[in-house]
Amino acid sequence: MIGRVVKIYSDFYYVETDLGIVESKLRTVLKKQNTEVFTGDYVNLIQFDNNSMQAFISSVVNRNNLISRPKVANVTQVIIVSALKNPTVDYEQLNRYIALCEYHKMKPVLCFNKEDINDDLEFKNEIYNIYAKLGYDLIFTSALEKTGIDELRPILNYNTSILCGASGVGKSSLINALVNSSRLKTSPVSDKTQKGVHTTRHCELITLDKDSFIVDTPGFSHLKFDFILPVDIQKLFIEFSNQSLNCKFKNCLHIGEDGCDAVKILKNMHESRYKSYEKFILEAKLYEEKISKESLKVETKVKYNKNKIMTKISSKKRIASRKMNNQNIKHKEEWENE
Ligand SMILES: Nc1nc2c(ncn2[C@@H]2O[C@H](COP(=O)(O)OP(=O)(O)O)[C@@H](O)[C@H]2O)c(=O)[nH]1
Ligand SMILES: [Mg+2]
Ligand SMILES: [Zn+2]
Repeated sequence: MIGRVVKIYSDFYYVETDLGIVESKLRTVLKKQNTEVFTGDYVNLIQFDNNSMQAFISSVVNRNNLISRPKVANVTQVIIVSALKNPTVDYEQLNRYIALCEYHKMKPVLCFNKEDINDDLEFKNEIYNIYAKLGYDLIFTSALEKTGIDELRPILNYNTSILCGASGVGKSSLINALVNSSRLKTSPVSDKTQKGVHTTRHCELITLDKDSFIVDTPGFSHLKFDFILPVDIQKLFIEFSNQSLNCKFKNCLHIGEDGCDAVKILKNMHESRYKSYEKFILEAKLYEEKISKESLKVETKVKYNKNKIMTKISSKKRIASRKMNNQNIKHKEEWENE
């Protein structure tokens, strides 16, 4: 029998099957092999007892992906939730989530909640103009007044979606609206911080109709781009992949270098998107510097006895060439005025 882990509680794995939820434990063999099983995993069950609805997990089906913090397997799409007010849309954070979705190759859906307390059409238009133009699906909702919920439902069908976004934007409330009950605890936004009190503790796959699962997460806690190289940031911005680039420079960051082919793309980029792009590149640069320092340390150790001076010269050269690269980069305003 095959099923899907929807909840884990200490040693117990709650597996949804055609016959209902089966309370399962890991086979000793799996424990000995240190096999890990996560919420969202598809598993094979043995020794099923239909009186007690208990069984043992004998193996885990290869997973398509595994999200960390919280660990959820086989996620197919990410619903990035923002609020139109209280707290208002944080474009940088939103672009971060979008870029992370691109990195993990998961489809993002942009949900703007609390439309009941912000009817500013201009603001909605701005959001629409930035993101719909890029091809992202977006939806305006009110978990409170249940608007947009029926449009959100079909987006979730046949998917395992995780909801992410800052606390207080209404993720738990949206799930409650979708399942039509108040099974998830929500918390009021505190006036001081404009952020909701953190109430989502464990992660659970919630079954909606038609094979659709949804996960309420406490949000990703690590969002900084300090794990990839600056040249890879452009792959996370759909503006660059939507158009063909013939940039003649190798390893170009496309941030206004003289003669860079991406100038047209950058000029058309919405300011908030461009700012995020620049910001993420800076974060990635710190990472690049860190690893080049580390590799330099290793190099120094290896070559120290043989040729101390060589290593020093090469390290200076590197730093000098990096400085030169930076000098050739113009700011957006400069080349916009040309
Ligand atoms: N006005 C309004 N308030 C909402 C809406 N959705 C959630 N809230 C409120 O925002 C606060 C935080 O909601 P919650 O679902 O806990 O947010 P989470 O931290 O993202 O899970 C609660 O006080 C909710 O009642 C909405 O659509 N409109
Ligand atoms: Mg919550
Ligand atoms: Zn370029």
